[in-house]
Amino acid sequence: MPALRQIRVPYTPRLWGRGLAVLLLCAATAARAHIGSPDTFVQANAGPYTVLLSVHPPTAYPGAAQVELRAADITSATVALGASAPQPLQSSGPGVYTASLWTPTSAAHFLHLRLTGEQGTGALDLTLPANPAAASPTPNRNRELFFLFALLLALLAIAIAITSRKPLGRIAALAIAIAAAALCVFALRTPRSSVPATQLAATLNSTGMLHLTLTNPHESFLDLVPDDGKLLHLFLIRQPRLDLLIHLHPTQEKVPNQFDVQLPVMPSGAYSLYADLYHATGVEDTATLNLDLPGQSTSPTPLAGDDSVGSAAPISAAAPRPEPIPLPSGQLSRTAHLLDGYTMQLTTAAGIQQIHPHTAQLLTVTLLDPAGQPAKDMALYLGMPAHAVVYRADGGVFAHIHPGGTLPMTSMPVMNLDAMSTMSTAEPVPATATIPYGFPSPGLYRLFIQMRHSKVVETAAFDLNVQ
Ligand SMILES: [Cu+2]
Repeated sequence: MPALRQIRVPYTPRLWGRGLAVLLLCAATAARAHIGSPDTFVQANAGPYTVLLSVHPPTAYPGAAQVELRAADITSATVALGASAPQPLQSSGPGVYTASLWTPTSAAHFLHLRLTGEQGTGALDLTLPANPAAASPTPNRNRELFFLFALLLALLAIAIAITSRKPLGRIAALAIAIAAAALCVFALRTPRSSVPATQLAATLNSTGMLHLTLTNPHESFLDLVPDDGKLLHLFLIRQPRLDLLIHLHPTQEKVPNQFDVQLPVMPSGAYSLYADLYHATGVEDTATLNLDLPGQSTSPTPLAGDDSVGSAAPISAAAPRPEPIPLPSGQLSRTAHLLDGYTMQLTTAAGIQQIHPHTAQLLTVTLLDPAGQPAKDMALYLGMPAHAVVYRADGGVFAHIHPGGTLPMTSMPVMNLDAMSTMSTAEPVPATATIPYGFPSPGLYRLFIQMRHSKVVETAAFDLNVQ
């Protein structure tokens, strides 16, 4: 019988010993999608203009989101949230425009960007994801009580206004009634609640079948919609060296909160599990669980389809891998050597010798064949030319992002993304993809990039020191 036990970060070797030789139900820690990475980054075409848009949400609501737009050849731009009035973006440097955008609640919002320039007008509409991790303005349990109190006050004031004989008393009672009615509306517009985190639990059977159970106090949390064509993306990252990334797609059982997945051949060790979920409400959710897993020397079903395992050298703060090489252009280039002779190259934008937090940039990845040429047999992997998992070495940041940006694919239909044009199977898939991202905090990061050529899913790891 395999042993399965929950472990807690930080990972210390004494915790990794084999546990009881019985199946253990594991309790879970849980957090949000894009753990520690609340900013939105989008690279898209807005009419004739290619834009790089960053939105840094407020830490408490209502509050101001900071919007930054990078676009060439435009003369003016406006941005609006939902039905609110568009406000102009101010130029803060060549091709850089900023605005502070008042955001009433942590719910998902439509964002409308309008551009004007020499080549005419351009538009971009997208859905900013909900930010439930941020503070809510009113303690949510008080919301209903507050509403009832205001309603009672309004009714009482109306009754007084009707029965009062003094004109002054009537006016005062009416004024109180109007104020109380306004408070009722305010209470109703207060976010109902910050959605509680989804919990993940797991059991493992003797054949390596991992059985996952998702729970959430809000039963409606099972309004799951597929992202990248899958209801659940499960990432297993081996700790603490981050030398293995396993990307699986558990299948939903008859009970909708239960999922099963066969573990592939893999070494034993401490693993952090990240189950990525996307709700129909636009809320992203990542449930996490730290497990001590036994090794799998065989698997009844070979790894197939969209499931993948990628190994890499251990992460090291002293020697970031692969070694960064400055290019004459001022770019930094890193080359990861893959097991089948292919290589993956990562370059960061010109002039950026050091990567600073909160700075939007384009991470450009290219898959090269053994002859050093851009791979010609490229294929989409889960509907995308590339997938990236951004992971801070201490586990404080986890983000699953793509060319086009940090938005889940479920949020993309309203976007006229350039990257989306590559999703038609008739179009050749390019060997180069650009992923817009800004690291949210200083630290040592491992960037796992997955690209597919023919039927092979390549996984490369790049270490970046953000300071
Ligand atoms: Cu992905």
